[in-house]
Amino acid sequence: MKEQIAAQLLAVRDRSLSYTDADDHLLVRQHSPLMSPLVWDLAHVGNYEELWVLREVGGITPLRPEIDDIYDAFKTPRRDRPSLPMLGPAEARKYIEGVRGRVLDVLDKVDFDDPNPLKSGGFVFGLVIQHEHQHDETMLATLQLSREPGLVSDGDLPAGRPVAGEVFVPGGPFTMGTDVNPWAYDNERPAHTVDVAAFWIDRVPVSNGDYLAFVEDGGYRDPRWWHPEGFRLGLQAPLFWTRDDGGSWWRTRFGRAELIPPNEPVQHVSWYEADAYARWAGKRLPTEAEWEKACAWDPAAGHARRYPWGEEPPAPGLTNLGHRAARPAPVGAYPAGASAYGVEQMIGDVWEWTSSTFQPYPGFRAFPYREYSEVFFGPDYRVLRGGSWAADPAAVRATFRNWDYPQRRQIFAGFRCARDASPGEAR
Ligand code: AVJ
Ligand code: FE
Repeated sequence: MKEQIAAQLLAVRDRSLSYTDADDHLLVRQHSPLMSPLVWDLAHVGNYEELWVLREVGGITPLRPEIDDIYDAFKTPRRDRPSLPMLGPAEARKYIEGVRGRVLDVLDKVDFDDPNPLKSGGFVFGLVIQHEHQHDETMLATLQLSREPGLVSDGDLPAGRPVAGEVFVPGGPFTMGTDVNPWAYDNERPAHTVDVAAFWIDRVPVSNGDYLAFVEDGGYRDPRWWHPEGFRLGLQAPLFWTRDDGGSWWRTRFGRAELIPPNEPVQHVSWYEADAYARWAGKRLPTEAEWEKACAWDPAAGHARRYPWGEEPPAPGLTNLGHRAARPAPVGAYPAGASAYGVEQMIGDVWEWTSSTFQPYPGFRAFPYREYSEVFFGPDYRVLRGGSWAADPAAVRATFRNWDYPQRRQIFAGFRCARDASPGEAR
């Protein structure tokens, strides 16, 4: 287990270093007021590792206490971070490497059977590995916003296949969340029973081609489909989309323009756009509970699966996670990754907006700190599920919860639709 953790620490660090392997001016510049300079994320992941592994678990005195405030996400909002006296790129790399050396010493000595919940099951290492992968995904969103070409690698993905229609999910109780996953975040706990009414859910995410039909139907101009706050934003198409004079639609993906592939799941849409599309289509977004039931519940076994396909770890034939290519796979690319109900691509490809606001589960307890989840609970954020192509398998599972403001579009988010079953449809 310790070897596996060491390997995962190494892998995530390689990933962070590859996203910051760019000229210094691109690392210190703020590419969007929504994002930190890349060099802030880089040092922040090291500082987080220092706080949790070295100080809390290792009892090691602070290496550079004077920089703590700079990398405290709550002290300075993202838009103001360029004015911070951040470590420069070379200094940041040196700092995080110094932290990492000591982290490996702590890993070597720690007892995973210790009752301290940070140590037991290696929780604190899961915490920092997931945290760094989450920031790596954030860095990819920053790189996409930068419109700089040549910084992000692409790759091959399986072909899609035509998949249409919806899947029926019978009503009845299922188990939502987890008590047993040792690396689950506090917001995924505790496991609890939720009874949902029967519903229909799209077999695959909404594709660019599907979404274009909404755009070309004038969907953005028709207030009937929109939450009033979303309509007021005056949007015209997903972020990074443009229409040329001949009527063809293009997107800019990591600094390069390309024709929009119709069979890829749509991404870079806000919750408002997803919500409007669903209403135009005569449907709605799934609730978070519906999404998790369709993804993970195994009705024959009477328990939840870790992934839609079962317990087997994510693999290239099952799902598109871990930045194998810099885009989602086409719809229908992963028949082997289907859930027990036959729903596809719930894990990987794009984060999926749900209709739910971010709320604690009954019996929630903040751990190890309130600022991971608890301070974000309430009506302001909508929940996203399933992970994107840019999320790492270490930070994605059927119970994993992400959240953002409903107007945000820089994340790798799309959606699928659902609708109520009518009373006669129970099966
Ligand atoms: C769970 C993606 C909303 O980026 O704000 C990173 C993850 N928390 N550092 C975020 C996180 C602390 C978080 N999200
Ligand atoms: Fe963070």
